[in-house]
Order: sequence, then C-alpha cells, then structure tokens
Amino acid sequence: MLTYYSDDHHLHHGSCELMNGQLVPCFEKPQRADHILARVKDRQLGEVRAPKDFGRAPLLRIHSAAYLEFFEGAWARWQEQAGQGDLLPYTWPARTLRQQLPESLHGQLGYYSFDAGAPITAGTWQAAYSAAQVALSAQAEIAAGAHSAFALCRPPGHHAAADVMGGYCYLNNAAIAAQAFLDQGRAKVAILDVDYHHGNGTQSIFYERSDVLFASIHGDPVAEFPFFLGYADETGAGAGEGCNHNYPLPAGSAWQEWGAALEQACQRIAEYGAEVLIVSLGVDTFKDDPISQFKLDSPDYLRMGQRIAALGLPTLFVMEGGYAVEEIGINAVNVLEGFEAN
Ligand code: OKP
Ligand code: ZN
Repeated sequence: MLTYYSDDHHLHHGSCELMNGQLVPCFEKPQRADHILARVKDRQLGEVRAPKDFGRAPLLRIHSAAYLEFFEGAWARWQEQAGQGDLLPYTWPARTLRQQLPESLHGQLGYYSFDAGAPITAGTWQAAYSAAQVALSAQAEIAAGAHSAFALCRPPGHHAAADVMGGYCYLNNAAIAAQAFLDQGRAKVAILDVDYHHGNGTQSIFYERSDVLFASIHGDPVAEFPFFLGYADETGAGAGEGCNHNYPLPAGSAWQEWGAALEQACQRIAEYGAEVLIVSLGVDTFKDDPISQFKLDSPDYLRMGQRIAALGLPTLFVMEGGYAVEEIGINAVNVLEGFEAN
C-alpha cells in the first residue's frame, strides 16, 4: 500500500491544552506522525511519497472561503498585535449570544471554532494545507485504480466542519477526499470513522446529503468529547435521512463490543452500495491511550483491517487521532496490514 506523507506537519506544534482545569502539553504532537512513518518503513508497507499540490479549489468544496481566509491569515494578524504564544480562542457564540462575525481577531477566532483545542501556531495553516494535499494525493491514487492508499495526515480533520475548527482539527481531510471522489464522477462514497471520538465535523458536512454515508463508532457523547453530537438518533436529515449512522459505546468497551459495532457499520456500508470507502483512522481506541476510554489491544487492529477489507471496496485510509505515541505506529499500521492480509 502506498503512503502519502508531508514533513510539513512539523510546522504545527501547539504548546498547551486545557485538561481538568490545568494547562498540559498538547497531546496532538509531531512525534505522532513520526512514529507512524517509522513503522510504515519498518514494516515495508510500501513506497512513501510526498503529496502533489491540488491547490485550494478542492478545499473550497468543503470549507467556506471566509473560513479559509481567516485561518490562513490568523497568525499574521496575531503577529501584528505582537501576540505572545499560540493563538487560542476563549469566547464562543453559544446559546443566548448572537451568531455574527465580529471584527477583532479573538472574536473571529471564537466564531470559527467550537473549543480551545485547536491552537494556531506559525505553521498551522501550512501543516493543515499539506495534510489536505496528502489526503487528495492518496485519493488520486485510488481514483487512478489503486485498491487502497494511506494518507498519513497530521493535523487530523474529522472534528472540523465547513467553517469551524476544534478538537485538534482545522481542515477535514476525509471530507475533502470524499468530495473529490464525487467531483470526479463517483456517485456514492462511504466514510467509516473508527476514531475514539465522534467525527462531528464530517457528520455535519454531509448530514443532509445522500451521496455520502457516514458511519462512526465512538465514545458515547453523553460522557465524552465532543459531547454535543454523535448520538444514535442522528440519522441524517432531508435528502440525507438514513445516511448517517452513529454507534456510541460506553467507556471500557473492548473488541467484543467494538467489533460488534463495526459489523453493523460494515453491513450499513454494504447495503448503501458505496463505490469507495474512506476510513477516518484514529487509533485512540487503544487501551493505553491517555485521553480515551476504550480497551482495544494491538492485535485488534489487525482484525479491524481484515473486516474493513472484507467489504471489498477501494479504500482510502486517512489518519485521525491516537495519542499513545509509543504504540501509535504499531496500531495504525496493524489496520493497514490486516487490510492487506485479507
Ligand atoms: C481529536 B481526535 C482534553 C479535552 C479534549 C479534545 C479531544 C480531541 C480529539 N484536553 N480534547 O478525535 O482524536
Ligand atoms: Zn479521537
């Protein structure tokens, strides 16, 4: 399997996030992608290539022009103000407040985000832009006939909506790739999100559409980030009714429960008649993940890959979360090797 990867991810390195009332070092750090790349090479998964540049047009199919302009220009505005440290939002247009774009940098940052988990550093735009190009390059590989490809994206994307960043995510790499398939003539794309957290951004982007089926297995949002989306009764709306499937699971879930949910999600994808599959590949379901509560073990990721392969679909793997840095490479590449072994 070919891997696409860009070193540009190193340009993004937030310093702190809020956890239980304390500022702690960001869990979403450059070593994550470095470890996955090292494992891809160790296991000789296949060639590793740098992305091509497809420009801004495919990003604009998912994200608003105003959002992209804001994101690209935010760091320069912060520097003009002689800002110190990362750019982090602290006020949001929640209930009781007006949903309108203010003029100031921090007002606009709150408008275009849903949490304080997506710090903007000097190179964040470039890193996120390149991650989207990594996803598009792997997508092009499949469009050209490959049965599978791995987009080693960092930062991740599945929490990012059309004009909202958050949860370590800025540009929705999986959604951008899905739209590229559709724009190139495919009629039905399925996105299977196996990250521990619900892919609220991806869900919201496609919620009223029937050309993308979204299925997500994740920690129950009654107790887990992102809290405000990801419940089982969210089944799609309008033309998209029936094209959204959430499988929230309780803390402590291991392969027995998780694998049963995967079975259901795969059956939905098969019934839907998807022509191509995109996997939002988070491995923060691992038992030792520092911010998550599932109990998958490393061999379970081989099983995951095998079950996904049994769908028989051309499959694009797009990297999302996973914060147990020492094991992230083993777990992510196990999914890819399980897929190839099937
Ligand atoms: C991103 B991905 C703790 C707050 C929760 C958000 C988690 C984002 C996960 N500091 N942080 O889905 O792996
Ligand atoms: Zn996650």
